Amino acid sequence: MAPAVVLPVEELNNRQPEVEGEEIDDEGAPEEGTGAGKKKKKKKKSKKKKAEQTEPPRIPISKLFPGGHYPEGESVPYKNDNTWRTTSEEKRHLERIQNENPELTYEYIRRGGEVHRQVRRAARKFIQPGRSMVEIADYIEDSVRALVEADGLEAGIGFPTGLSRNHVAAHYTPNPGDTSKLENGDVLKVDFGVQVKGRIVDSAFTLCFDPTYDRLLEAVKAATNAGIREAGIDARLGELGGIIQETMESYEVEVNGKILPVKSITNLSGHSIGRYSIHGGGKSVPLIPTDDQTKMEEGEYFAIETFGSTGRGRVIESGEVSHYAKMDDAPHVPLRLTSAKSLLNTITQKFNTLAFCRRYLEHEGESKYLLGLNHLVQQGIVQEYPPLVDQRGSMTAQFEHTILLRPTAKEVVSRGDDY
Ligand code: HZT
Ligand code: MN
Ligand code: MN
Repeated sequence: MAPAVVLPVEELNNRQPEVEGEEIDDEGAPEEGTGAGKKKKKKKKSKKKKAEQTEPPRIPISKLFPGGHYPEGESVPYKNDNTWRTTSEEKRHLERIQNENPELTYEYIRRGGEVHRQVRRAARKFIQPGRSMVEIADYIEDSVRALVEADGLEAGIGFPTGLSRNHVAAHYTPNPGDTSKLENGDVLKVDFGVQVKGRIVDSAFTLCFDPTYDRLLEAVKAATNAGIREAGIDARLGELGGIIQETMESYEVEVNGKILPVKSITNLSGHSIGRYSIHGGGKSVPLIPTDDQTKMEEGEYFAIETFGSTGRGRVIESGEVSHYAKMDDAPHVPLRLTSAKSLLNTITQKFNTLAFCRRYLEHEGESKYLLGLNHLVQQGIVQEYPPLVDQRGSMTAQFEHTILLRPTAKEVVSRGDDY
């Protein structure tokens, strides 16, 4: 598909780069030089040409931010007992020396964050009732690959694009051959990931096309933002759940004249994120209060995600599996089944411990992989992540951001002007 239309990229706290080599004055007619005989081009006061992106998005982020510096996410100062961190000479020094180490720089996660913002901006326009689920997934994934300059395990898709609808809260992505289409009454969770050198941006939003569920979306957006606000170094995970549920459940939705309470989905959670490991670190951020006294720590990455429901507020695993990942601690089992052995080689080479789906196996040239894949699951080498569904007829929504607990501030790396 050839890039056709050009769209301006959002102004994000004036963090837009100037496009290399030109500065265009787009405010009225060009002014003449004031000095007599002077040829010098008038330098317009900070009126810089906006960075551009095509539709569909195909211009690599590295071309839009020459020099390898990517916009910071929203920086939020720490609260309460941690306000000192922002100005602490020690913590500022720590960040400076860390920033000189390419392994500890934040440029990788920020590059992923900018890819996420630009891809979702275009995806929002593309996603309309009548589109097939495969078309939508391909649109997002082809855009991520182009913008991040996908290159094996160095950079690429972070995990399968979640396109869960209605009572399905999470972990549905179309499998090959899926012919289903988005419908007007659907409530769609769009959950996609970008990875750069193993640093994964995990961020999600919800769309609906019938305003009936606008309040549900508002409730969940507010709950996620409450979780982000309360997150920080030394924050206790079990306490965050209380704030999230309280925010979520202060909302109601009116459906066909009936008032329904919005419920926090009690058995879903946010999570810490490790390198090449979507739930690495093993910490969970519950959506209800728990007695978990575990604290968030300096340097950690978290996916703060909340789910609200008009149903029971509990999910079960149900339906055909699409999401998989090789276990972080996969056992070394001798495999007798040839198809499993060769599939495991592909998985290790192409994804290692990053999550993948059946479509990605086909993208890598695999076919007739199901027997081998199921064998790897039986052997405890690969984990399945089945769709997570609430009561039939209910509606669920999700909002999610990736945050980074820097020594001096909390950075919401996926924050945009949309959510
Ligand atoms: C698993 C498989 C994937 C992580 C949350 C999530 C989408 O429910 C600890 C807490 C992608 C992600 C995940 F392919 N899951 N975030 N975005 N799904 S989770 C989880 O398994 S593990 C929550
Ligand atoms: Mn997610
Ligand atoms: Mn997540």
